Amino acid sequence: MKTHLERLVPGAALLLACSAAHAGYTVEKGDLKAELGVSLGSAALFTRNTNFGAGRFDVRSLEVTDEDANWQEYFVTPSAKLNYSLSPDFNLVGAASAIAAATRGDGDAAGLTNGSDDSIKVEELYAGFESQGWRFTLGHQDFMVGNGFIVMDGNLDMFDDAALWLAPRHAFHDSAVLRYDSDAYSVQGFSLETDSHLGGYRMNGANVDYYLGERSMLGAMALGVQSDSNSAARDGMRVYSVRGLGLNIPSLPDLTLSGEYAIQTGSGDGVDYDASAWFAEAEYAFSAFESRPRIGYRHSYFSGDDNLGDNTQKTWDSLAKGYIDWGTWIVGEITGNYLLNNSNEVVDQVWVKADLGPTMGIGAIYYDFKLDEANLFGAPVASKDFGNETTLFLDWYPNESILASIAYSRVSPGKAAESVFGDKDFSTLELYFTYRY
Ligand SMILES: [Ca+2]
Ligand SMILES: [Ca+2]
Ligand SMILES: [Ca+2]
Repeated sequence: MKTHLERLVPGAALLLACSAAHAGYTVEKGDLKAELGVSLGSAALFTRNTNFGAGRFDVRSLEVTDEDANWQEYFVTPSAKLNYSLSPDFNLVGAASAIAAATRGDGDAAGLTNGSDDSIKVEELYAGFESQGWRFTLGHQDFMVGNGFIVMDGNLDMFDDAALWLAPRHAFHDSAVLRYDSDAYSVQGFSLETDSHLGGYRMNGANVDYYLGERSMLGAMALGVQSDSNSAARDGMRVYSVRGLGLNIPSLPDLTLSGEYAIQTGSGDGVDYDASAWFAEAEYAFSAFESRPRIGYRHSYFSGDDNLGDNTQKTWDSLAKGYIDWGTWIVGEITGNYLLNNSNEVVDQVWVKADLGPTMGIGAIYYDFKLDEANLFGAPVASKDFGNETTLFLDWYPNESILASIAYSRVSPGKAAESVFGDKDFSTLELYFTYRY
């Protein structure tokens, strides 16, 4: 789930962090520049009363195993980025990386990986050029829109991919991205394909970002979905969104506001799409204190469908949502990783965060989860109350290379979750460490 992006607030800084990867070992020879890097990650995870006591359900073996799931995840990502200067204002660019990942132990609590899953696969592999603000790249590559509400993670890390929770894979397949960047704005046109685990669909679209400040931006996106898959109706869907991230009011510089509003419309083979999702959040930082305490509130809405039997799909499809920080957009460490997926969901969350010196951060997040419509996994339920979750976390970042975290989360089921799963509190302890060179 986790990357070094998480320490950056939404906005321009995040986009820069995404495109300008951490420089590892740099080699320069004439007009050729190469950056070689490696990232390592590991996690130990422990869940209790998995699925509220119903036990871990393995989606491949269809077995229900223990109520406690203890597992470990690992990955190694070697990477190389190349830049060859043909003239002062025309560069050829390219990158290649591979991910070796493994899951050991009981397998993850969602039952999407087990203790014998491991693999080595190509992650990024692209080539293109840069010239006078323009950049065109073709191949397997990372791409994100805004703070990852809809477009960021093109690869669901499941089955033999392994490492579901660490989730090191996010590149889109067979993609093309054309972008123009200036100081004031950025425009991107894209054609991106997700991996088969996410549905193997293609998104063709465009996004524009307008920068109001270093970490403050407005944006708008339109995309169309092409899909051959019969497992989920997506073909013909069109998605439109507008957003503002990291907005400040001049008289209240300690207050930061963000929000996005999106719709899914259009029609496919025998289906009309009519879904929406949005969020609005406010965070206030007490900047007079050295520990910079922050309090925040976010309301997130992902539509559900009041009639699952008709030809109108009103359930929001979370598409290629990403992960940038605790709760964004894995909403709830337990609920977001193992139970719900930003669909038919209404979430109120509040948080308190603070710095413990320059290399440590601490926080608590409370979430209240409701269903938008009274159905769960395609079946009616008597209540819309899904549950509430609390996460306590401690992040340690002693230097540019190391990020380590420890987190404890606990979800109490509401009536809707009780009717499908069980009535016990579902908890998890997460230990996480990454190093990148
Ligand atoms: Ca995958
Ligand atoms: Ca992923
Ligand atoms: Ca419907």
